[in-house]
Amino acid sequence: MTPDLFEFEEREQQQAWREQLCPGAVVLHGFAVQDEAAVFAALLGVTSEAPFRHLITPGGFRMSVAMLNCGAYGWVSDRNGYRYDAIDPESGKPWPRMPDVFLKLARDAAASGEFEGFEPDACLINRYEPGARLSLHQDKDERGLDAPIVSVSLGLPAVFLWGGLRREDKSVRVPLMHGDVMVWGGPARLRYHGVLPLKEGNHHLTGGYRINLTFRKAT
Ligand code: MD3
Ligand code: FE
Repeated sequence: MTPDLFEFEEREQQQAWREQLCPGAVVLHGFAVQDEAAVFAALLGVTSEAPFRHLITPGGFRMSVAMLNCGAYGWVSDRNGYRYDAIDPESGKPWPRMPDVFLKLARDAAASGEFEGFEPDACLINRYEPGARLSLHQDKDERGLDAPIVSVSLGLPAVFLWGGLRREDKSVRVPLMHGDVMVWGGPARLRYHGVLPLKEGNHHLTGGYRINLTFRKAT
């Protein structure tokens, strides 16, 4: 086997690695790598239309993760609570539209995770800087809890905390790399989860950040 061919096969194998965490939860390692340039270009398009911002929790804390939405609905948090809103409260205008390459990636990943026909109407974009974290929480602000959530990791790696159905349940650590895509649905949909503080680094696409896209059916 020539060294070139060997490297190629290693890469292919990396891209095909599928990790079933539990019923309803699958990690498609490297699934988004092939489209990274198009996805990143689309991300820059969205961020040129509206800025990342640090939302305030209902308890009055500034979130360390900066957020932005695209699509028909966006997740927002303020002193009044959490909600999905068709209007960006910062601009008073609709959120930037969801790029086609985002939509295709989310549909394809959902189908690979055995959720055919996923039609997300919301995409939350999380931007982590070094030290930024997401404490253990459930995603339950969506109306359609039957629909899965598809999440796409880009840029710097992070450690994902994957818990159980109760906050006290023990959580396991799952490393997430650039291009990894997770599909969560069915019995895994309401599991607690979080992200440990991001470590410093440099990535060829995102520089000093980690970006996570989560595709949801909000309504
Ligand atoms: C498991 N984001 O935005 S993505 C979030 O990396 C969120 O930015 C994390 O948790 C991030 O709410 C984790 C993986 C993920 C997303 C949604 C889930 C895991 C999930 C919903 C239910 C169970
Ligand atoms: Fe979440």
